[in-house]
Amino acid sequence: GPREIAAGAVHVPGWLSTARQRELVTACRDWARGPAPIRHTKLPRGGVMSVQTVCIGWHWQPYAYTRTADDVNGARVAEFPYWMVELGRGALVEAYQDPSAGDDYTPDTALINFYDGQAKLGMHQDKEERSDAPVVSLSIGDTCVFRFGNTETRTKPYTDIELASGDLFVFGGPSRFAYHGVPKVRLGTGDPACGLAGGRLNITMRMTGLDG
Ligand code: MD3
Ligand code: FE
Repeated sequence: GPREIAAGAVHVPGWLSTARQRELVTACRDWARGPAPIRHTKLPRGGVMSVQTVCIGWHWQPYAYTRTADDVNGARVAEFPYWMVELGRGALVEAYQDPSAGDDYTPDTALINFYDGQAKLGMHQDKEERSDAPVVSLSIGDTCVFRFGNTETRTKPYTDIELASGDLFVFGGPSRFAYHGVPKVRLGTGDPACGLAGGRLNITMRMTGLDG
């Protein structure tokens, strides 16, 4: 069942069935091919992210959302499917144990991150959204160490949590703007039955608060 890690931050281990994980992996493989292919995001100061990312609904390029993948191939990103809106609403109902928790939740973008055994994500805040609606995170494949920090600094205090295949994590309320990162992926820990032979997939749904 759900475990509250901090105010509004809820971990639900093993929420996704293996069948659901396989369906998500298939959908993500499809999005990774296009219209805007998955890539290592280039940062404005010259860095390149070790994580590979593909976006649907809106395209995140550091540090703004656009409809077209201007830093990839200029294509308009794939539509955010309604079945994923419903999945996001169901995630809030489960995490907050409240049948109406998803009623006002209409996510319009997802960032889909793929990690190989070396990939990491440094401590950061997600602040490009013009909404304080929760972020819904789904993990598939190899287990990672997820570092959940505080809203003031990218350093301590933080809590390290393992996120395994099928886990749901919801970040709402005061946790929405906390620093967080992925310092390590434990290569080979995932069950290939989830659809991924190696590496880790993470899907984060958000409400951008943008229109157009
Ligand atoms: C807490 N992704 O895409 S998911 C990201 O596993 C991102 O790929 C990580 O951080 C990953 O921005 C972590 C958990 C997560 C996602 C968004 C959050 C935690 C969050 C936004 C606010 C607070
Ligand atoms: Fe993030």
